[in-house]
Amino acid sequence: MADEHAQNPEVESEENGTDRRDFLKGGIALGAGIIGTAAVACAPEKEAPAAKAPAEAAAPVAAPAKKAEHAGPEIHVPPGKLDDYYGFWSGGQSGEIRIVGVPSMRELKRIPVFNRDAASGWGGDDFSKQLLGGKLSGDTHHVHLSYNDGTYDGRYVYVNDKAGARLARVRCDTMEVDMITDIPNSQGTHGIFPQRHKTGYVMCNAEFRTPQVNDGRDMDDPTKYGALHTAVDGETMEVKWQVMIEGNLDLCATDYKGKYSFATCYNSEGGVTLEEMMAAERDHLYVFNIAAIEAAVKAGKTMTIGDSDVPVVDARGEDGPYVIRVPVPKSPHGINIDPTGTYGICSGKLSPTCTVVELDKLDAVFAGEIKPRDAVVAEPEVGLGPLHTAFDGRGNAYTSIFIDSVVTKWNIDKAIQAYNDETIDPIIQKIDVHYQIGHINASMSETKDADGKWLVALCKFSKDRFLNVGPLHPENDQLIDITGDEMKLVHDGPTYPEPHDAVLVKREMIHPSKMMVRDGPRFEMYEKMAAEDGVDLMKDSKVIRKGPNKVRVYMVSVAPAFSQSSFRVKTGDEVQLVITNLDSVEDLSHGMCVSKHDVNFLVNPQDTKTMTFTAGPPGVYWYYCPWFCHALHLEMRGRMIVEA
Ligand code: CUK
Ligand code: CUA
Repeated sequence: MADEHAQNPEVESEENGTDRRDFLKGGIALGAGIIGTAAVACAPEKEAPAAKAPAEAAAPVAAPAKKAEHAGPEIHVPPGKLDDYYGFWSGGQSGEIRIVGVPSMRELKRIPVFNRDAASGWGGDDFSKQLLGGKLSGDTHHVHLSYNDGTYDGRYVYVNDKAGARLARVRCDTMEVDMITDIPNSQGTHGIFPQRHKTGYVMCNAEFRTPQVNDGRDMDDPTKYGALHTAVDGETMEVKWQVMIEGNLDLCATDYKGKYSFATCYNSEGGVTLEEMMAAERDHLYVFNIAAIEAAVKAGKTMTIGDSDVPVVDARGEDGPYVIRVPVPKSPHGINIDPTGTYGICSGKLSPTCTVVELDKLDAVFAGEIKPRDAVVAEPEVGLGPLHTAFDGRGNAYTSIFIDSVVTKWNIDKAIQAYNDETIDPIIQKIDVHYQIGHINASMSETKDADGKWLVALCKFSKDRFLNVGPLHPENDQLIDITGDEMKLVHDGPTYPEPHDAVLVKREMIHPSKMMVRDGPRFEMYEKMAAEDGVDLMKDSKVIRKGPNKVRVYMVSVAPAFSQSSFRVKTGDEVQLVITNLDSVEDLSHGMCVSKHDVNFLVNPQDTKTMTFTAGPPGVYWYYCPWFCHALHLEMRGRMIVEA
């Protein structure tokens, strides 16, 4: 039996499908048992889709009339041909961003952000070390690009670090991080979203409530905890203002007009244990009124918290001019705005529903003319454990359903009609994904240009889908063709854990440079250093003693040689290497590796990099170029002579 399984995973999938697909339902039921009333929200028998056998649930709910087989777009990208989309993936615990070509799903690049990357030297070279402030881990969840007029402007990628409460920015010409901002008064910086009408604020949510100020006071009084919704300037990366809220803030979104930002809130109870966090039947969607908050900041109706001098608007408690709370079923997760900017869709997580909020009604809510809940225009049942929603630009929504391991395609207009007419079924199709899907996104889905071609399903568990590689399995990023009436699963993509979110951007919108672009904070740092030493980075080769135990070594490289075949330092010297790659040939990267000194960094064409280390015991240490660059690449080396 076991042998047969090993040889024929297909058979195993068929046989054991039920167990594997459903194991989490048991887990949830167990959890619900502990917390009593929570069982109501996710009791399987209450949910029609879950009550069905998996095979049945997998079939389209509204079985479409038989029609000609939809051919679908080509997923195979032949050798030498290019993908249509840049996919920007967050790397989760790996702390990085990845660029994936779509539809081939080929991983094209990893951009180190909050991690130490041995290949490029990120986290070890002087600039990145300064940016990271000694931290070498992070937890990237959400990647979003800068916008103009509702679509991507191709300039920046922003990504959060949940672990360290930071926001990083990657510039799209060099595909490198140029700035990292610490978010004050926050822990668990989770949902982020840039404004979409122009490159304005990047809104950042604090998921964890903490004492404000968090300096040892109020630790045992969670009623005094708060969480901050933070506006970071997307151009300067400065923190502009914060809004203090009583509940925690999970996912984030912005509208298309620059009027509102949104945050889902689970744990409106303000609990600190699981039981406390799940006590109430309703949580809410916070809606922030940006103009009102800006006016308060301008008028000085703000406070500061602790050491931070960022103005904070206190919006705890009741609805008011700064924030309103739209009640939604308990523990919502994703909030996604449809490409027309008309609806905000809040995924239920513990409720099998998505709550559709009509954004144009929010003005009336803020004006006190209608109640917050009156802005809700639909609440379709989509399956057990809805997390995030993507769009095809044709009026359909695609919601990732974690517990059921499906993607549910549903129609927004029909869901609105169904809100008052139970005979209408807005569900178009459910497709199995493998397994336990988290985020989902469609091509250009977060813009007004959503084009309905590809859907990426980021599955948290891959189980039997790939060769067994030990206890840690790859994640499974699946590609789904959404051009037709029915979704079609076309590709399984194993990835190193753990992509959380991804956005798919038309390739015409991104214009990376083939040579290093010598500007920005990194080059300002180098130019300042060079000016101080009277050195031209693009040609000079010098060893400068900066103090009794400090040496700076300037070198340039042209394949296959460094400009110095040796340099001398003393044991214990702090040595700073400054290497410039003068080659201006596409793809001709060099690097610098110093034997037995833990020094290894990449220097791209027309780039400069610096790294600082302490010279070891007396002796000869070869330094060499670790990047294969030339027929004489192995000869591209020299001696660091360390004297006593
Ligand atoms: S969260 Cu991971 S599945 Cu951090 Cu965007 Cu929803
Ligand atoms: Cu330069 Cu290898």
